[in-house]
Amino acid sequence: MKRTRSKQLMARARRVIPGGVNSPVRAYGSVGGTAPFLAKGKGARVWDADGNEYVDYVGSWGPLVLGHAHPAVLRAVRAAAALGTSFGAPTELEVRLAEEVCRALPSVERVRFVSSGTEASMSAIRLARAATGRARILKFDGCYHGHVDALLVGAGSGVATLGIPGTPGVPASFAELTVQAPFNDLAAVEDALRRWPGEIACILVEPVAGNMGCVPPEPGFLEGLAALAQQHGALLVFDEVMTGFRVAYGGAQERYGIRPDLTILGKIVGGGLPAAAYGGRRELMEQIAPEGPVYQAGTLSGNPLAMAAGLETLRRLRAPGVYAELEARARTLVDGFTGAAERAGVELTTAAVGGMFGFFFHPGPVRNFDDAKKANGERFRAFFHAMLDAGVYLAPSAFEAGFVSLAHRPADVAATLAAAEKAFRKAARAH
Ligand code: KE4
Repeated sequence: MKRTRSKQLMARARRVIPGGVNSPVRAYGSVGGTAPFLAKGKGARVWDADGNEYVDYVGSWGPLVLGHAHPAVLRAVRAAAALGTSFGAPTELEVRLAEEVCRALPSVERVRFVSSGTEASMSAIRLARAATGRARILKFDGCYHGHVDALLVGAGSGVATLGIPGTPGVPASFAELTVQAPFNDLAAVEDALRRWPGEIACILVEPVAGNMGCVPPEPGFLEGLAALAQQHGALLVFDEVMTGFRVAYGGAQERYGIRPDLTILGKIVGGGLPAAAYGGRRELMEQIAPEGPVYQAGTLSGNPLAMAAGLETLRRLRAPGVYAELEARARTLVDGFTGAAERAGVELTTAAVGGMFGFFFHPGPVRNFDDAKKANGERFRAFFHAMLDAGVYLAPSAFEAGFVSLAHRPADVAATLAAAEKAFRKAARAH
């Protein structure tokens, strides 16, 4: 597959944008090669600047659960834009979307819109610290909640450890207020809560981990977190930026029957436009300015175009059977990968939860980030490029999740599995 135009565009981009991209993972650093510059999306497909067509399983990293350029979403955005693109004032659209979010997630009694998942995470942490009067936060190795200083911390391994700066620019004093524990490890969480009694403001978790690959919670893990948080006076914060409206209409909290104190949303809630949110119990959210003293603000928060796209997207996700359909497509895909990998003699572990999925070149089980890091990177890279050249657009990192949409038809999945048959054989030859 020729990508001459993408190569030319990347050379131009690097002269004016760091790494030529506006978000690091897009640069293909972990898989190598030239990232296709995308020019068009429609339904389950995208086209790059050279006109190459791909079945898309990134979907803008999750938001496009209806597929690209859904006619109803475009109509809603056009109608909103014709009335003005931004006001910096209250509008009816944001009230309507806020009402729908509170209806979808009963634990969310009040919600505040912001413009990115990072902003939502940062605000939720600030609120948790203010509400509890505590400074430390507990997160999980391999879980990502946006580029918030306090959350860009190095991973410990095996036990709960104090964070160390995960990137230049984060002072050690910020990082050491973050306690890290392995995902799916309740004992480590209990140990941390005992080691820093009365100091941990919140337990922050991706209820289905999607930033170490796709790693589901083990039975009892989320319930255990809720119990430990309650017992130790910490807030339970679900980062549902990826799982919200992805694994169930009410997110992972509906799927697993957990009522977190605070929830972070993003991606699907904005229907593919910049919008995210945080919300939760009334007595917590009432502490947010201007009702309360905890400051948080944003010029484009509640942007009418994003509200319109979010409303139209959620409206279509309320149709009966949507999540069974999404999970069936994801399951067909990963079960097909499993069969093809077996035939190629390649060890593979897969996961599918609602409309998100993942696969590891690893015999399994993959319970946490340490396990995920043991997967065979060479085989992933060989598989990734074989699929890309066969017209299948996967996340360019072994530590990302994949996404199906309502626009993925059986023919798209069948084409993907046909490509996978050869791609796994190529992966088998990689070391
Ligand atoms: P944003 O600030 O990128 O809108 O959201 C941050 C975020 C928060 N929480 C979770 C669970 C997330 O997955 C994300 C962002 N996800 C990544 C991909 N895994 C976005 C892609 C990128 O960084 O370019």
